[in-house]
Amino acid sequence: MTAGERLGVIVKGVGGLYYARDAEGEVYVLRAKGVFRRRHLTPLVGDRIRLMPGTGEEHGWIEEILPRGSELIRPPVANILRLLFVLAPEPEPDLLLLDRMLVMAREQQIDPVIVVNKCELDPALGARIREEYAKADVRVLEVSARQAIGLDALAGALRGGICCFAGQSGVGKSSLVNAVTGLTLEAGEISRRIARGKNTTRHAELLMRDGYQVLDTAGFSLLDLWDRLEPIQLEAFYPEFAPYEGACRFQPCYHENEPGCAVLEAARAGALPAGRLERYHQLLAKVKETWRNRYV
Ligand SMILES: Nc1nc2c(ncn2[C@@H]2O[C@H](COP(=O)(O)OP(=O)(O)OP(=O)(O)O)[C@@H](O)[C@H]2O)c(=O)[nH]1
Ligand SMILES: [Mg+2]
Ligand SMILES: [Zn+2]
Repeated sequence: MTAGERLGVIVKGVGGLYYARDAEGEVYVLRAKGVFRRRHLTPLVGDRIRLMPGTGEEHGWIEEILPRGSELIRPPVANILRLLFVLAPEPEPDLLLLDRMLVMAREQQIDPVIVVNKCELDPALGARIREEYAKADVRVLEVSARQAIGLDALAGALRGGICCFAGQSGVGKSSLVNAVTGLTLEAGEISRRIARGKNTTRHAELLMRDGYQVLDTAGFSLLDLWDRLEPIQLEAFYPEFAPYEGACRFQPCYHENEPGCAVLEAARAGALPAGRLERYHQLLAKVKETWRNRYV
């Protein structure tokens, strides 16, 4: 690093301006150098960068984008460590959405966690989810934002890097973030200061406090994922299928309706949860359809 340069993380990008924070919490307003545009490299929220601060009122420059871990297109964010998928007794859980997010997380090597909120309303939901995902290699936390149950475990799961909440509207994402970190997902501190009152478009924003890094996004689009995925790749994102690897009569096997399929046999014998397999078949149908239409 040359004199005056700092390391930082991009927390927000609006109209070609990027806001980055360094380890001391200092915020810098930056622009990307032309060299990034020429290389078709767009800085993303979550990017770790080398930056040169501006002087006085002038913006500084992004000098280098350090190698990325995960990278999503919609929302455009990099380096998400962990995805916390929140569900609750109400609204009615959408497990197909959950399974999609699990595929997305696995594909990006993001660590997924299922957070069952409002557990005080219906303790049976947590038990049901644990059972359904017991072999899916995913942690399940049972919490209540309202009654402050399980918040220490959730706080632990929010450490270590950029964490991101997902899940249907009304499940309690904002309530949980607020209960654990004191941050509010709705009104980021930076947006309040810079874009006072006229926050019409929602941009992804990285919120930081006390070592927590929480990503606020309006939601995820999985379109890019379905566009990329070959149908035969889908099953690899289901850890519960791994024990049957190579045991199906046909190779490769979609575990759809092939005779002698070890996965289908296991499901019939009750060793795999029926619901999870049924939703896998729904996702597989969707991936196959997208694949068939890819050049249309
Ligand atoms: N009973 C109960 N209600 C809760 C709990 N956590 C949150 N709520 C309520 O659920 C409702 C929705 O909570 P939010 O935190 O706004 O949900 P959200 O997931 O952020 O919703 P969106 O921002 O629309 O995506 C609010 O009325 C909360 O008070 C809980 O643990 N128990
Ligand atoms: Mg919210
Ligand atoms: Zn099979």
